[in-house]
Amino acid sequence: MTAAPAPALAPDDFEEALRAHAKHYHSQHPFHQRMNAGGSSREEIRGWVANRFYYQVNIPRKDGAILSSCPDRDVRRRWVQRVIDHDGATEGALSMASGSASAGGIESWLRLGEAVGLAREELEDERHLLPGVRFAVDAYVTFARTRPWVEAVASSLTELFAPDLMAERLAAFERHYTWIDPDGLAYFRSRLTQAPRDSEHGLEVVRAHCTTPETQAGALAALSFKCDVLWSMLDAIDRAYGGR
Ligand code: AHQ
Repeated sequence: MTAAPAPALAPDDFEEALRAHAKHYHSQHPFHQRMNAGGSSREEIRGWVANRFYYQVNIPRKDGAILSSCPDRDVRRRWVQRVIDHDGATEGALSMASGSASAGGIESWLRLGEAVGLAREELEDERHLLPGVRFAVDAYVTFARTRPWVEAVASSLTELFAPDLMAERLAAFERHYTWIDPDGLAYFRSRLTQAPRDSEHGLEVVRAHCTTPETQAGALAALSFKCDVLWSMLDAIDRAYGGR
């Protein structure tokens, strides 16, 4: 007698299961714990900024993959803002970003690089890029290109946990890393509003589309995969720069 398949979770229980992934979020990683406690060396900060740049420049490509596979115009017209937030807005394009943020998050990250002592071309030519970071980021983009679009949306829900980390990071940088020009931290300030806006939309989409045991399991596996992407990036960065 085979057991009947477990029924789908009610939407609020499903959301609770998604949010339970907070305990696997990279805010818990020793590298971030040390950074936020003020224990990172300049070398560690520079290595982290240079390697995270590869993640940042691949976010619009990941979101472009979701846009190309999503059949829902209402989802796409909101999702496209993520690409604009990172690539920046041309003069003619509408952008919710304001001030320096309209130059886009990739530009802000290049300015963060300059603030920690890295020339723009050092980030753009990938001279500091670690194999483990490249492989983790490439796995994330490939995931978005090959998995069902709703699973790719679910993988972005690590941003449910990002605002607390951004606030903690900003406070840590302003308190412990005064050698970094505070103007270089504009990117993290922009995420304080962009991340909650984005994760609210992502959660709305995942709750609406994941109503069967199979689609809910797929979304939970996608979020777990993304936690591993972020965690393994820091494993590589910590091994290369930790304690230097
Ligand atoms: O700067 C980050 C960013 O633009 C994004 C996009 C989003 C996604 O679509 O996966 N995730 C994400 C994240 C950003 N910053 C990370 C950090 O720690 O600075 C957090 C990360 C995330 O939570 O996924």
